[in-house]
Amino acid sequence: MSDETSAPLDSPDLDAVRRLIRAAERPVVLTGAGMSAESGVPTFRDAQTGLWERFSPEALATEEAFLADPALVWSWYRWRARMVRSVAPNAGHAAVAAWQERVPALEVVTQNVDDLHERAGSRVLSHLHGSLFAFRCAECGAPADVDPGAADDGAAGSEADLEAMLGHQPPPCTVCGDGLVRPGIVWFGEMLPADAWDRAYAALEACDLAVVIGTSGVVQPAASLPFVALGAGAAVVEINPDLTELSPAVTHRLAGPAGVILPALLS
Ligand code: BV8
Repeated sequence: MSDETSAPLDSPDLDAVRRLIRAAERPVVLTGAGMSAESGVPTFRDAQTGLWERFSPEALATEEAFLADPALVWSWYRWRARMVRSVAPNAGHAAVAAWQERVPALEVVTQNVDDLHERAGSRVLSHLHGSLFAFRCAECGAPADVDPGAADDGAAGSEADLEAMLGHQPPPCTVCGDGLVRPGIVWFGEMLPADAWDRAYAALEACDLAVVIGTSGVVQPAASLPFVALGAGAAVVEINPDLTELSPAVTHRLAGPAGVILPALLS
């Protein structure tokens, strides 16, 4: 459901948010899958269509799915890592990194498991849901050094690359020798890493401005973080082309894509 009032780049809301950004001493950016959409990484909402229909996150992003079919889940994550390797940060990632360069107090908290914020130059305070490029033993938890590899030119993210990945078993743990290596990802039904959660919660509780970009605000507990900022008296700005669970509560809403709004907002 799109919001009819897409924010033209000369809207008064944009000016009001520019003033909030200029005045902010402890800003936080909280991002979701929409932040990476313009880089070509499908969002979870998109995941209901096309290739992702066969491999729905809700079905595969669980420990149960991994235990039931380690090769399928392992292949899917390797394919996603290879896809992220093949895309680039977009203008929105670059705008956030430039903002942090100007205002080192800016904290970046992301639900995303890609590394596009880092590749754009941002220092990321917290990856709430882990990373496609972190691996650990499912039994003993020992970190594992795995290179997901890179697809042939142009194949990354393609069905051909996924087919090439399918069926590859996850490697055994070289530390305990008992477990299989799993993605360093927080699956549905799993607790978030306490340190990542604590850092994010503290940042949203202490901020004077939270800019929430590209998230549908559905997945808990990450979706509660903007309300922590609101409860602490901060202004909360939403950047999203669509209305979300958060939209009714925010201070300002800029309806549009991150890769267009953020450069205009932060230039
Ligand atoms: C937990 C890694 C405590 C995986 C992710 C039953 C049992 C157990 C738990 C639950 C349960 N029922 C509910 C829960 C809680 C559950 C949950 O919230 N479920 C939802 C589905 C209701 N949460 C959990 O399980 C969490 N753990 O609760 O632990 C516990 C433990 C045991 C028992 C009970 C409780 C763990 C959640 C973490 C899951 N892992 N990621 C992977 O990547 O494979 S979550 C994953 O989905 C993403 O990381 C992300 O966080 C989330 C998707 O959300 P978004 O990022 O918002 O993406 P989405 O596609 O939804 O939206 C994109 C938005 O961008 C849209 O609004 C779109 O309009 C916009 N957009 C599009 N283009 C652009 C744009 N915006 C700007 N610019 C654009 N160009």
